[in-house]
Amino acid sequence: MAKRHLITCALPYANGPVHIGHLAGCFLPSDIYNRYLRMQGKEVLFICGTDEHGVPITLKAKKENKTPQQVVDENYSVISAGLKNFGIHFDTFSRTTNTLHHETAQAFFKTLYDKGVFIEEVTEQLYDAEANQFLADRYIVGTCPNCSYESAYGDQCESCGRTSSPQELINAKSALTGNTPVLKETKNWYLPLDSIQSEFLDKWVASKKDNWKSNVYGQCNSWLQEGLKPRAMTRDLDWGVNVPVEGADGKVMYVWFDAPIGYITATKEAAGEDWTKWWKDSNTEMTHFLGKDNIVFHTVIFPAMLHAHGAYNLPTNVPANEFLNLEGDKISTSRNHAIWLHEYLTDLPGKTDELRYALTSILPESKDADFTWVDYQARVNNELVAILGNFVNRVIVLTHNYYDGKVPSGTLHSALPDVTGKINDALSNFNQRSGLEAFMEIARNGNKYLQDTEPWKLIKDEANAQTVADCLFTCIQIVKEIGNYAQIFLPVTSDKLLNILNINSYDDAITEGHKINKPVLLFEKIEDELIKVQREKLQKAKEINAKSAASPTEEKTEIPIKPMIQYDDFTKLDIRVATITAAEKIKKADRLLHITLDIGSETREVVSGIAEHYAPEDIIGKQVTYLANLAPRTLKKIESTGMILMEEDTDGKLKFVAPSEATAAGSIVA
Ligand code: B3M
Ligand code: ZN
Repeated sequence: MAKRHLITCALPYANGPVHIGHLAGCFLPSDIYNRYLRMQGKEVLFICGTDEHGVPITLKAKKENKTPQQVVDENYSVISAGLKNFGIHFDTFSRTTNTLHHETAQAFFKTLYDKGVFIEEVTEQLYDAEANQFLADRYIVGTCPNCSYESAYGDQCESCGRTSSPQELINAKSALTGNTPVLKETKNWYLPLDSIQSEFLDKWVASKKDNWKSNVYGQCNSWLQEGLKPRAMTRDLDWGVNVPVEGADGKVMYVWFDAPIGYITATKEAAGEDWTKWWKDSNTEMTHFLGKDNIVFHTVIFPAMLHAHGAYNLPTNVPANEFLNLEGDKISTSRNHAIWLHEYLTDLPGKTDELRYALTSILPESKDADFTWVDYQARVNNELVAILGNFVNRVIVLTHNYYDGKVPSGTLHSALPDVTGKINDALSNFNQRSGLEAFMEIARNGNKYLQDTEPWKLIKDEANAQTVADCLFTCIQIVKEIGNYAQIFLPVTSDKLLNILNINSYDDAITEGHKINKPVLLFEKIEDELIKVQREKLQKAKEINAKSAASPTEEKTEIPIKPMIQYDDFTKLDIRVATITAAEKIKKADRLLHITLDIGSETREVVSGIAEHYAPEDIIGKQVTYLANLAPRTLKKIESTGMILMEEDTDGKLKFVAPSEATAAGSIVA
């Protein structure tokens, strides 16, 4: 019995629109596979949706003064419209905020809970008493223990890149209220990945060695080699799917627990009652498409969940792609180094097949790839225009010139290479770049055949009439074959060709006397000017970014003005003018200086994160403003008391806040 195919495409995270990296990572590959299988007459369900829970969405909402629901609503519209415009049509494009999804995820969780799969564990987590909320790592801001950057997040310092835990931050504050968080006990539910590994995952993954792409198998295997640990599947957060068990009030599921269950939800939405055949029948093959950063979730965590649940199929294949870079640089949403689908559609209207083509040609199937505008231009001009478009145009024009647009009576030239096998072979093995090359061979071969036969010369002699007719009859069949396979790669072009050939479907035969339509332009040449404009746009984004990176003010605006304090609170601060009497670098701490201060009544030692802004010898004798009664803390084994106050300019340079005239050390600032 023929297999049926459930194809999933990783759910884009609804905290922003999608860019070409998403297209190349999973949307295009899954779409091509979907189109290919359908062309084979296979029974296919192709699903996706937006992933709408998780902390980044709540942060974005807070920053933009919106509700999380508003944020995901807006992004859902932009994302789904963009994908539709690129010809990516899912049977359902669902959302994880849908009620059906919450019900589905809760039922899944409850099954694991009832089966006793979870480990319950009470741990101490940082808590903001004023906001009455446990703090996710991203909600905690403090000084990086490594580089002293003062706006480091609980999970990562954006200045030095070090990942850490919120407990390691110095002077950690809640990003919600600016308060110092306290530790508070909380219970969470953990998936025992360690025992699922030994009982199931090791064997299951090993059985995939020969089938999965080596980049996928390799990454998955290295996770397993490291040994999995239990992972919390619940979070103390108010945005997500509520955890449906006793004692879990105020908790939601970990976003990576509910998101893949979104595939099940989407299937239910698409197939109704019939959904179970896609998840429970062993005759269904499930293929997950995704980018490399999602591999572990689809090869380890979700399979572990499915296995623990017991009622569902596991994926047959997970043909993840590597990353797509842009003009030699990593695509970055926060730095706006990206080509956004919705912007491309406005900047280059009517050119969706061109982008599909350029991206499919360089898909990062086995290693990272780089998209450049110059390469895009070359592929469009030298391949789509010069080969495919040119061939089709010549055939259609000649048919109109010689036969008034009616297909001549002729026989098919049989010596043309058949690339069907090549295309099938490539596409069934997820070698989509090769599949596209094989597709282009049809046009290349056609072009060559037309060029070699030269009907425009033969036509001059009546004796050649049949050869000319055979040639054009053959070429029209080649155009049809191009149109047929274009259904997989270039859907807009495929529709145009259907129109030109004046047929309803590529199953229709084109025989003698059939009238074809006038040619329409398939692709137009991309001018240098257009490429220039696009490159400048990226360059501009880089410059803007360089400025704001130098002054991470944007990061800081995420931290709202702290709550009002009373005058009494202010008077608790003892701020003085101090004079720097000695300064030296601290070993193995690029950003720190060890500074000695004269504060009038005594000498103080301070560790300050200004080494990148001032050389020690240049600051001796300088007068600074100093918070004198900040309790000491130890940095790099030096006890640092108080704090030198710094001002940060728009270029990110730190400057001392100094009295306007020399004054006595110890003078009070109030
Ligand atoms: N939302 C993709 C990402 O944003 C993630 C995929 C979920 S698939 C279940 O990294
Ligand atoms: Zn740091």
